[in-house]
Amino acid sequence: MSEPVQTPQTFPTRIFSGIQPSGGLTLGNYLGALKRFVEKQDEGIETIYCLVDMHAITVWQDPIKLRQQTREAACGFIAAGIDPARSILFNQSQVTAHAELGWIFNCIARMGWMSRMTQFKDKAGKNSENVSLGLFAYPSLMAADIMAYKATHVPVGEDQKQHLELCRDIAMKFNNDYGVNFFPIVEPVIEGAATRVMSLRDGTSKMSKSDPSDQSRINLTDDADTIAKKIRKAKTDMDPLPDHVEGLKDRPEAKNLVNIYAALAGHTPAQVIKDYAGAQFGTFKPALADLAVAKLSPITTEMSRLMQDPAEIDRILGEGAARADAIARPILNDVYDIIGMIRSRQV
Ligand code: AQP
Repeated sequence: MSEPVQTPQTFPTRIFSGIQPSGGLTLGNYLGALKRFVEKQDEGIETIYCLVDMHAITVWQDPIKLRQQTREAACGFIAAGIDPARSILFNQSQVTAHAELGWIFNCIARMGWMSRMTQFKDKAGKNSENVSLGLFAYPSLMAADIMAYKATHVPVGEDQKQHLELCRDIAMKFNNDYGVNFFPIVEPVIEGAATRVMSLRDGTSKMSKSDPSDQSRINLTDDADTIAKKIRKAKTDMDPLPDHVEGLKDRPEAKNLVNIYAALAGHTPAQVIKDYAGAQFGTFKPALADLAVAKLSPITTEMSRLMQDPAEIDRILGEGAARADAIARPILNDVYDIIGMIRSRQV
């Protein structure tokens, strides 16, 4: 693939990231992404956050549920600490630059690159002839989401690393093909103790909103009782916790619960192991449940309060979309000029 033509340092720091409203937000979305989004905002960096509804429809979504899930996710963002005055918060379909640049990037990305995307292979499974073309093209639209703002940094969970590498390749190829230094080469920001939260039922598969088993995940809308029950019932092995983190190797379920504890407490897994060395799950799980309830309940409560006023949520998303569009449209116009499109329509 092509060589970089410049470093991200030539572009001002700007954070972009998104979450699909393809179901309710999970603890995985929270620890891998949303919690980081809030930290970046609070560091005073320019932050743009998007509910990527166009990505969500790469698999069938009931229209009524999609609208509801988008509002619910917006409430989740705000309840977790995203301030729509300090961050730009909007839903993707309200800013058409994403889809327009997505098409251009479809013409830059190579079939071979796309075919190597493991998330497509995982999601399509044996059914790859029957899934939507959109699911295959998803990472190219994701690259457009980021590049429509010339974002330099993208906080994500571990599972999105490969898609961000593809975004870098697309940006480099665009710059090289057109002989410009136009798009930054984005840096993934994959931080914290829980960059890949695993299912509570199977420590080898990712916690996911679309897992058919609700017991596999903690939803940000779960009440305290449900959270505690799910943690109590989480799959584990029979051994006590080890006295060093290396002892978690080959114990995926135990490792997952320790990582979740660490991320919620703001500690490292090593600190957690120090405190709970030799503890049985009968001791550790209730402690984890208490911690999870203490951290998540305020978010859940605030989410349900915000959900009482859907018109206000729509207003916030609309205002965010107007601010996002004001950044993305001039960038897209420059792209059209670079690639040789006539833009003579009077507006
Ligand atoms: N289990 C996870 N651990 C850590 N981070 C996670 N993320 C998702 N699951 C975990 C991060 O959340 C952000 C938004 O992800 P997404 O909803 O856009 O897509 P996804 O990664 O495909 O998430 P799901 O829950 O698995 O959705 P479905 O089931 O609809 O496919 C990303 O930064 C992601 O890394």
